[in-house]
Amino acid sequence: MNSLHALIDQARADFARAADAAALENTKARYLGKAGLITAEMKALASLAPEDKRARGAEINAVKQAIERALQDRRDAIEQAALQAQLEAQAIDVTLPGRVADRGGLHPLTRSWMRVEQIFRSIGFDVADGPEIEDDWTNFTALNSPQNHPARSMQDTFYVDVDDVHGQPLLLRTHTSPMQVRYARMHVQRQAAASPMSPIKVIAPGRTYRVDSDATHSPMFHQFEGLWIDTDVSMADLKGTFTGFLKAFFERDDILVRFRPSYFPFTEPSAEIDMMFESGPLKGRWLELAGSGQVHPTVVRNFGLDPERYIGFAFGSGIDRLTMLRYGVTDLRLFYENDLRFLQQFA
Ligand code: 2U9
Repeated sequence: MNSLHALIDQARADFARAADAAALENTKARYLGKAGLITAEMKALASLAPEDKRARGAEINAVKQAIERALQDRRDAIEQAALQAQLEAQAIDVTLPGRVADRGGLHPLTRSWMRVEQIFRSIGFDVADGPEIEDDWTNFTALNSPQNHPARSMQDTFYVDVDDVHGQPLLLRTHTSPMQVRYARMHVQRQAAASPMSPIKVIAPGRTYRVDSDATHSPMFHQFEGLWIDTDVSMADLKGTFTGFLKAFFERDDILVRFRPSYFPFTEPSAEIDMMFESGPLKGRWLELAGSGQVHPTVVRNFGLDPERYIGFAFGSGIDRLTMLRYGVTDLRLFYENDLRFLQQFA
């Protein structure tokens, strides 16, 4: 009888030694398996006298149940220990500093581009956008650029090496003026019945391309051009418009503007626009900023308008150069190298 009860403690001790679930199930067989000690006790019942069988049977059952409980307890303990180990292995230290996503910012050229659009919209200009791959007629011929003009040479312009579309070469636009040609021709078509037609007032900002590369020239650069055509627009309007733009762009009033005679195929007369700050580090220096002029009668005619009736002005300026002046950047290439130490200063 004593030896039967002793089995409980013995089983507990054996179960406790089993380090994992597999070892525990092996140990279980020693007590509860087909050849186990409890099973052997059950078999031995058969040889007992009938009056002893009942008591002995109940006793074996009690011991068997106690061993099964001990087994289950040990199973639970092993499972708990495994879970605890897993939790500890996968522990997350919530006190560690998080990984912060870097904040992006607008590129300085994009900032200027947006400023230019906003300023001209505020004085009633529309903003036009269009293809960077242009055809020869829209980029050159419509703008009165002669066939033998150096800008048309392979050394100055990137030609696109594909089959031409309407029997003329394709090229990366050398200025945004072709966009204004498209805009003006569309405007005139839509206004066919109106007399006089409503004025054309548009700026075209965008990427332009030339075969040129040094500290102040990039093969791809940004410019914006303006065009204002009506029945009574003068060079005085041009000077007022552009001076107002410069004061808004640089956010200061102490700016002098002068016009110098120049030449462009698409304007006549033509003028360079220079600007001078009256204070600050650039004080007293004339800075070349833009080209401009009264739109050439041939260009007006190419819009589908009568140059005897419609007149206007155009101007063009580099967004890159304006941005260099605004932020005091001295090397144009910084805008295109994507060095974060440079770009983050504008974020
Ligand atoms: C149309 C007709 C005429 C736009 C103009 C300039 C003078 C000019 C340059 C300045 C520096 C380009 O960025 S830059 O290299 N531009 O000098 N642009 S008049 O004249 C036009 C535009 C559109 C239909």
